[in-house]
Amino acid sequence: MNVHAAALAHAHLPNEQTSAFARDAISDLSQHQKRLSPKYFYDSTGSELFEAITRLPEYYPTRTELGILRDRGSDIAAIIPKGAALIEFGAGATTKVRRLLEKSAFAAYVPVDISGEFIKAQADALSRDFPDLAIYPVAADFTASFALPEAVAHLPKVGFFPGSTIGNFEPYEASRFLRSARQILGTGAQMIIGADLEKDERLLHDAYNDAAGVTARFNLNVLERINRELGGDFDISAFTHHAIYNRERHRIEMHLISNKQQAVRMLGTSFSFRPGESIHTENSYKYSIERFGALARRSGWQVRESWTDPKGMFSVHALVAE
Ligand code: AVI
Repeated sequence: MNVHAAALAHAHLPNEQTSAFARDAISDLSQHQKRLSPKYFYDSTGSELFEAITRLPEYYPTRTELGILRDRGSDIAAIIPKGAALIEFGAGATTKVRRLLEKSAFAAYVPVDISGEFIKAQADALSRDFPDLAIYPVAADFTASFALPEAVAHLPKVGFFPGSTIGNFEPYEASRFLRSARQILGTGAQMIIGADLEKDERLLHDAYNDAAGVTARFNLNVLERINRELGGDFDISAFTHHAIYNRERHRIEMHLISNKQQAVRMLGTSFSFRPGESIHTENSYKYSIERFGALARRSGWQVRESWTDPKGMFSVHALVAE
């Protein structure tokens, strides 16, 4: 029995999601460059911390994208066919989708998210404010293939993927996601998608190193989550949040740095850390309009229009499936 199998055999795991977390954590912390997938940031504490990040003065992406959706709302509405179905990949706070629903006459809204409970609550809140909108929540992993509800099969389709979540994918994953979305939505569909842009490094640095330390808590929460859910014994005070801009690779990298020589146990496995050794927890890729267009084209989409805020901090693109 190998290390992973032995560890898992000793673990009493409550459900499938936890065992995927256990498997990934053990495998990723066993690599030469230790890592943890950013998808594990978002338990309820992590989701609340992320909402707090979006309100920080240094974290410009959320409010800048909302500004573009507001200021360019009529331009966006002009290219959306009447009576279309809006399919949102991953359902966050409803603030952004409301900007689209207010301006365009959508017949249906399909929020897709792994958390069935979360999208149910989101759908309930929206149906109070948009009583004529048909809402069909789909509980699915939006990065994999899933079926659209039969009821929207004959409607024109518009995908929506805001927040520059695409920036948290490696370029090959971003391309795979766009291809899969293209297949799900079909030829002639459109996609409204947000992508953060390259900019002054100081602004990027500050957005991921806020003075109040919320991003640090968000990053460290993944270790607390391992302690809570997988019985880990991480000493949180022995790790430090570190976020730097990697200019060659056009990305912010987030790491958790071990402050000392230490060993951490989880699920019967011990992981040793050297002083200064990092766990790489997230990449947040920053695009140029050109590089984003190239990504879209090699993934089966044409760029119909691209909008930015006046300072060129963030971009929103309308793509068309060829
Ligand atoms: C969700 N995602 C687009 C955020 C980002 O900016 O990459 C996650 C985040 N990480 C640290 N701060 C925010």
